[in-house]
Amino acid sequence: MNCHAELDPLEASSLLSAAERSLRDAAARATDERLLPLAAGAFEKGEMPDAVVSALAQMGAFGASIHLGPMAYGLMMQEIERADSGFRSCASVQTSLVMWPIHALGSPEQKAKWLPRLRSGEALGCFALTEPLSGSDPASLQTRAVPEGALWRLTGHKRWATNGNKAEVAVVWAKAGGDDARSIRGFLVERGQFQARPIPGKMSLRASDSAELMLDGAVGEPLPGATGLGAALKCLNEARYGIAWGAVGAATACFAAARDYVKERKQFGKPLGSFQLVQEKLARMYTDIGLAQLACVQLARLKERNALTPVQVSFAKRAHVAMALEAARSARDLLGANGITLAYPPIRHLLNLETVKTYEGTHDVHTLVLGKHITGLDAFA
Ligand code: TGC
Ligand code: FAD
Repeated sequence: MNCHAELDPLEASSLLSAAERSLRDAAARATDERLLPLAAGAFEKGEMPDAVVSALAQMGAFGASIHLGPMAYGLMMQEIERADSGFRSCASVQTSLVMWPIHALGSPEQKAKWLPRLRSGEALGCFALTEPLSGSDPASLQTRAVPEGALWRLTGHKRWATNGNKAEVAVVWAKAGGDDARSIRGFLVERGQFQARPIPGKMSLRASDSAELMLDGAVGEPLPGATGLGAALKCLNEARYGIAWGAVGAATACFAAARDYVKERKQFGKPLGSFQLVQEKLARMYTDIGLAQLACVQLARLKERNALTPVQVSFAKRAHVAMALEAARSARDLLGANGITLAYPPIRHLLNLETVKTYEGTHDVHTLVLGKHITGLDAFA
């Protein structure tokens, strides 16, 4: 079931142009035909299949926000995450955290060298901000960049870089000169300059490539516009926007699985779907998804006018991921024992969404961003 065909309670689709609907329908078909069949197997195996990367590239997902605009990017992320949050993560990182900084903050040479290869999927990229001792507080990162003639040499340890084991290029954030957030700069570091190793034992986002990166005098090339922590946070705004859309896709997949199941499954001589408590759960999911779909369209329209604020992005990332987690939990519950198996999508989405709640700013970090906006008082200061 694609997001819009059967589940669009408030007719969010009617707010899209014919071209936007057609792009979304194409993304939905590609998801149904090429991504969904791979999702449970990739999760079980704990690997991102190469076929997913080719499918994402051929859908036009890599760089969609740059080439096609915010609405197209959001609609694609929503469809892709209907299959798996790990697949959407691959596209988010490639587009918002690698292509976007090169496009917006890179030199003409860097753009010419990397953007075509990243768009076609010939090369994957990763984004390395987080470190073992620096997560929610990226200003505390310890990776250092030191000039050496015309080169910069980077030394440090990065953790949780999505796409990192296969990446041809890493966008690495390091301190150059001082120890404060203003000394942070973004660098392109090519494969061969860093060592990557997979993070074992993940019980969430298993179909995503998560890496530790070791940099030991790695040669890096500065992105000229990537100065200060604010530059890294600008990249995160791009990715968080896509996550706000993607989470709605995961919620939709969970709703559809639960609705179909309770119409068939009988207990006490009747379909589960006839019981009031079951209907209440479905009604809640249906309402929450309908509201989030409308919010996504509004986010895109604001972004098209360059009017979307970081606070609005925090609002939507926080609210939509929490909504999707709640929907996944309810759907898992409605499927009873069958709901804990990979034969049905809710448990996979539920486990994945635990990561989505944590990365790109945890739920509580975004709570505090909203708290600062509302009160004028900075909890992080
Ligand atoms: P603070 O002093 O508030 O800000 C430092 C500078 O940055 C500016 N700024 C922003 N600029 C653009 N967009 C935003 N959202 C911004 N937030 C802040 C700010 O104006 C300031 O600029 P300037 O010129 O005055 O220096 O920074 P802080 O140290 O107090 O921290 C604030 C906080 C906690 C909200 C921020 O650091 C934060 O967002 N922490 C969460 C870290 C995070 O999200 N990490 C994500 C790593 S990447 C990832 O997870 C990829 S997942 C893979 C996938 O997407 O699939
Ligand atoms: P911590 O910051 O240690 O937080 C732990 C807990 O403390 C959380 O509940 C948090 O909300 C809470 N907390 C922290 N500070 C406060 C506070 N001030 N007030 C109240 N509560 C607080 N990073 C990258 O750079 N690139 C990637 O591609 C990437 N991909 C990822 C993929 C996966 C699968 C995962 C799991 C993570 C990924 N990350 C990536 C890292 C991610 O961004 C961090 O995990 C996230 O920013 C949180 O940092 P942390 O895990 O160190 O948690």
